[in-house]
Amino acid sequence: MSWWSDGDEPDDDGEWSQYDESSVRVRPNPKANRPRTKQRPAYENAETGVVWTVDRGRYGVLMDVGTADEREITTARARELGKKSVVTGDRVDVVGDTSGAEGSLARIVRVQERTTLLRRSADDSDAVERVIVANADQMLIVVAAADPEPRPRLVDRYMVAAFDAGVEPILCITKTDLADPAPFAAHFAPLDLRIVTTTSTSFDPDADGAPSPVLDELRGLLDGHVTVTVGHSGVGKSTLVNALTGATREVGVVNAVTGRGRHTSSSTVSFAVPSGGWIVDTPGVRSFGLGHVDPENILRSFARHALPAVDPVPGEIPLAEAHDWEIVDRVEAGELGDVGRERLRSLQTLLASKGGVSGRDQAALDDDGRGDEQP
Ligand SMILES: Nc1nc2c(ncn2[C@@H]2O[C@H](COP(=O)(O)OP(=O)(O)OP(=O)(O)O)[C@@H](O)[C@H]2O)c(=O)[nH]1
Ligand SMILES: [Mg+2]
Repeated sequence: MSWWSDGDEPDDDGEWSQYDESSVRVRPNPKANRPRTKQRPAYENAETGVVWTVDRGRYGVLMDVGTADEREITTARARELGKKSVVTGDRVDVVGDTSGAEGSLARIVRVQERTTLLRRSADDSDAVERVIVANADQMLIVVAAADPEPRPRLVDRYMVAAFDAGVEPILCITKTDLADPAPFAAHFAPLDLRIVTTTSTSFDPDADGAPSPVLDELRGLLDGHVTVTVGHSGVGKSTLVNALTGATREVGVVNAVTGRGRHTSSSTVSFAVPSGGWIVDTPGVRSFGLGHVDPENILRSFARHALPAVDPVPGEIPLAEAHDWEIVDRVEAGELGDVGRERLRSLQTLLASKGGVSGRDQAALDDDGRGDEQP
């Protein structure tokens, strides 16, 4: 008997986020004339596991995490999940053969409530979201000091997405052997943002075999957390994950001419950090759209993470009053320096790209109408 004979046909849903189960090809139904029951079994005996990877309709689930019985099993989604997405980091209830034996396939029957959900959209005007990871509580924003060139406004975007998802951002600047990270770090130095820098030798043990201080620092930051890496292709996300966890994710070379990575990692995979915590390696993306984010949340996010020394506290700035925000006067008075000026401009650009402010508000927010870099 084949494994889908109970009606749970596997989904070929590498693009699961846009997946609509009702639109898939229809198989001839051998039980055609029998009415389908709306009553679903409660699956009281289901076991709970954590999705650590998603690959073309198959979900790798870790069962009995942290016990002697910890094992990886392969699962497919059960039909009763409907359109509900299952993503890396999800806690799921599983039935069927959960032994993890070769060739076994269990079924995910429920997705437990998520504590956080990190999402992006294709572009700012597109509200269709792509879910990246569930239940992460930290975001490691990885940028390279060079190759590829770092972009401050992409970091701003990540900070907004992190704020919107309820995830704490940390900035990691890699490849400091190739360029001085100070000019880039200066964009964020006055902010409430932890910054870590690494070089190509950061992960080599010293002459006595002791781990480097940077590795220790990162491990300390990850301990007790689920941390999702984000960043352009080629910035060194998988390199970091491998060094921290002993994983063997493939790493790619950066094109010497374009300075672009080759999109080496194509899946989102979660790894346990032996010293504590979990880190999620993600594929590099070219853009990080915020079409799904409420413009008021963009404001709050800047007040919380992206602008220096902001008052009033986040959550108290109605969008309609953004043009009256005291930060605008303070920036104009030069009080918050170049960093404040650049961050405010970045905020204005984001709000404008969302079409989230009226022309009047935007005119009031605009200070010099300068061209904007692409993220
Ligand atoms: N010089 C230098 N190269 C580094 C450093 N960290 C990573 N690299 C190199 O950068 C290249 C890309 O690294 P990856 O780890 O594959 O980058 P990634 O962010 O995972 O890229 P995608 O999977 O494509 O998103 C590899 O050739 C790494 O060896 C560093 O600190 N210094
Ligand atoms: Mg990678």
